[in-house]
This record gives sequence, C-alpha cells and structure tokens, in this order.
Amino acid sequence: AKKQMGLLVMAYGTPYKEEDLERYYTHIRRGRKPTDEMLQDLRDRYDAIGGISPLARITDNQAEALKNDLNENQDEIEFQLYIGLKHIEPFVEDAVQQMKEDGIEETVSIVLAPHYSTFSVKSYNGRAQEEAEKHGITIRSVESWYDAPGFIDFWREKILAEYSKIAEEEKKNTCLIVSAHSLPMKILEGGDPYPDQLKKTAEMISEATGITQYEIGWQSEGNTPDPWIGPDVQDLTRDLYHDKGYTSFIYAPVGFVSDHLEVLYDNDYECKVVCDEVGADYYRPEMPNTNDKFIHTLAGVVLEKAEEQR
Ligand code: FEC
Repeated sequence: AKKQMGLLVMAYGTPYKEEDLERYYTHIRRGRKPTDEMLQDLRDRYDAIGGISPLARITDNQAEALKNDLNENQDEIEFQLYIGLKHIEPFVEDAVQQMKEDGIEETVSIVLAPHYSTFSVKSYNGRAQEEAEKHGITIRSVESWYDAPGFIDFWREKILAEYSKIAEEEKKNTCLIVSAHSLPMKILEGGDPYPDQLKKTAEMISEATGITQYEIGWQSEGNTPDPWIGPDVQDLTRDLYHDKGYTSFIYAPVGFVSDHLEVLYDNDYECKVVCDEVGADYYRPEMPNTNDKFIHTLAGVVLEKAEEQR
C-alpha cells in the first residue's frame, strides 16, 4: 500500500469578498486596525484590479495541480492536500488541525514563495510547526526553492518571450528589473538570506537568458514608518531612465508566483505609470500561476523533502 502523507501548501491569502477587507488588513497588521484612510486606499487598489484579487482561485488551483502532479508521477506516497493561509481562513493552523482529524502523521510543507526570509517563510513554517507539535504530527518544511532549475527555466522562457517583442536596435536600451517584495530593513541585522537569494535568482536568470543589463529592485513596501529595503522599483525605473538612458523595461517580479494585487497593481499599474511618465516601454512576463513546468518543479522539490531521512 502507498504511504499516506500530508501535503501542506501555504500561501498569503486574500480577501474573498469586499467585506473581508478590514479583517484581512487587520490580520496583516498583527491585530492593529487600519485607519479609514488606509482601508480606503487598499479598497481603491483592489477596485483598480477588478474588485477582488484572483489570488484565492490561483492558490487553490496551484495546490490542486501540485498534488495531482505528485500523485501521478510516483507510486510510493499518496499525498493528501491541505491549504493553509497566512492572513485569512483556512489559516495555517486550521489546515494542521484538519490533518489531525484525518489521521495524518507525516507531512511535507511548502510555501508558495521562492525566497526564504524570517518575515515570510520562517513565519509560515513556525506557525505550522507549532500547531503540529500540539498534535504529534511531523512536518518537514521546504525552506526555499528559488534556485530550482525549472523555476529559473520558467522565467527564462517567459522573459525571452517579452524580450523577443523588442526591436533589435532597442535591445541595447532595455533593462530587466528582477524584484521581490520589500521587507523592513531591520531583517538585515539578523543576517537574513532574503536579499542574497534574490541576487542569486537575478544572476541565474541573467545567465540563462543572456540578458546582462539587469537590476535588482524591491516592491510593494508596506505602509509603516520603518525604513524598507530599496531601491523601490518605481524610483529605480526613474533613475535608470535618467542615469543610463534605458527606454524599455522588463519587470520580473520573481518573489511572487501568481497574478495578484502586488503584481497587477504595483507592477502593471504603478510601474507602468512611471514608464509612461518618462516615455519608456513597459513589459511584464507571465507569472507562474499553474504553468505545468512550474508546478512540476515544485513537485520535484516536495518529493526531495518527502524522501529525506526515510
Ligand atoms: O490580495 C492579493 O492579491 C495580494 C496578496 C498579497 C501578497 C503579499 C505578499 C507578501 N507580503 C509580504 C510582506 C508584507 C509586509 C507588509 C505587507 C502588507 C500587505 C498589505 C496587503 C498585502 N500585503 Fe503583503 N502581500 C499581499 C497583500 N506585506 C493588502 C497591506 C496593505 C499594504 O501595505 O499594501 C506590511 C505589514 C505591516 O503593515 O506591518 C511586511 C511578503 C510577501 C511575499 C511572500 C509571500 O507571499 O508570503 C514578504 C501575495
């Protein structure tokens, strides 16, 4: 008989409907209610991408596709899927409790974000682990997968698809901006690997695509008084235009894996506004979503974890 194992897929979460916005935002802010103005600002951003985010549906589809890929491509383990979200139900803890009810004893977890940071992946894994300990469940957690060859190859293909739309004589004026979600500068004090992992991702993508004119940018920084890691992608665009004369920009938000607010608004609207302002052309490759190569890459990473210490 196949061995039964849990597959805990963790992701950020998004409001399911307008009424969820305030509690979702409050959860992100660790219990502090946003002001009316902040809430309105967020509502306006969701409105600009069509009211709510497609993220909930995409996360479900990614998780389902990952489970199917895993179960179809090997016959030793039968994976049972659990989705655990960071900021809305089903919360990470809800997913682990469900495993307990289903009699799952062993689980592999993966976060749908490629780079490790104390603020993101560590916090997801810590919450899962803490709940699992209460129920005697063993979880082996994937910590990062930004350097999985299939992930880099996904971006190679999608970036080159954009690059090929650019006229030959314009290519020397083209810059690739490789970005991830910014985090407060204070994470750097503890030697967080996050910025280094983004840098390596950019190097691997440059190597794979042959595009040597690239820069690292940070995006979507939060509305808090702390200093955040920069340069912000919008400022970077302006500076690159003025200092280096680039007139075409390809944005690769590689810290994310789905079409969601931070890409559909922060890149497709905000960065596009800056491009329009300086008269540059805007390009943004397709996101991974449920791309087969991408999902199969994640499956490989999960299987490797599942087979550790067995
Ligand atoms: O609904 C959607 O389509 C978008 C969902 C969404 C994703 C996402 C990814 C990351 N965040 C990360 C860190 C922070 C930090 C703060 C913060 C704030 C927000 C707000 C919204 C939001 N985030 Fe998010 N993030 C998404 C949505 N995020 C909405 C609140 C309004 C705003 O500031 O824009 C600041 C918290 C604070 O105020 O103290 C920090 C990181 C990621 C990428 C890794 C991951 O996916 O887990 C890191 C998707």
